[in-house]
Amino acid sequence: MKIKACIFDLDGVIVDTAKFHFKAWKQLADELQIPFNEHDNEQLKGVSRTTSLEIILQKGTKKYSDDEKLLMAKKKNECYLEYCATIDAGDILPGIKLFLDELKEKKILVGLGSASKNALLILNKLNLTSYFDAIVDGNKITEAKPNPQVFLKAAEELNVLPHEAVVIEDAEAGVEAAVKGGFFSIGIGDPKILAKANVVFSSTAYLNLVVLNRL
Ligand code: B16
Ligand code: MG
Repeated sequence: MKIKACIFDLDGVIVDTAKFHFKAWKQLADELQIPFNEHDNEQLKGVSRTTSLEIILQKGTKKYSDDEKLLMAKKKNECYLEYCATIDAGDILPGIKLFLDELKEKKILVGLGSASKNALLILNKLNLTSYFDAIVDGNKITEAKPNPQVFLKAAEELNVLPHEAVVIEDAEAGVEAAVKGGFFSIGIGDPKILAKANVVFSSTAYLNLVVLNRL
């Protein structure tokens, strides 16, 4: 295929902030005495903050008002941002920086398709913002993954069609969104969880132009 653009997910693809999301949600779940482990956390990857909270609360028995939920989401985000305070360019996942350099050199467009409302802040901390020709994050979308809106909007901003772009994702919901949107999807992680992806790599270290050109 002739690839005109690469659209990256953020958490779990560019940087391992997924572990901070987990720690922050775990802290909240513990306070609410709701059982929550890394296996449960898979369901939260790629989905919005509010949906993540609903998924956790469904595991408990108590009902909460909208105001209480708003406060919980705020608290989780503050906790998440405290964990993120220490991240810098050294936290970029293996091979990503080199791959971005290759894409730029070959004039392949680079986009971001992230559910996170903190995406720009994180990209700035990693010194990666200037690589992106389009940034679509949680502030720009109304429908969360597995809805393809975030990737379709990124493709639109890049002025490419879905079949001309590749989406790189670590979450089941994200891969589903990419497939629904008509993109070629590269999964990063466990092939059993990311079974719907066109191809799955165990690590971002395997991403490079040679591999991309073979797709
Ligand atoms: P925030 P991605 C997603 O980012 C995360 O995977 C997901 O766990 C998180 O709930 C969501 O962003 C919202 O993040 O609370 O920072 O707005 O993987 O789509 O880059
Ligand atoms: Mg992700």
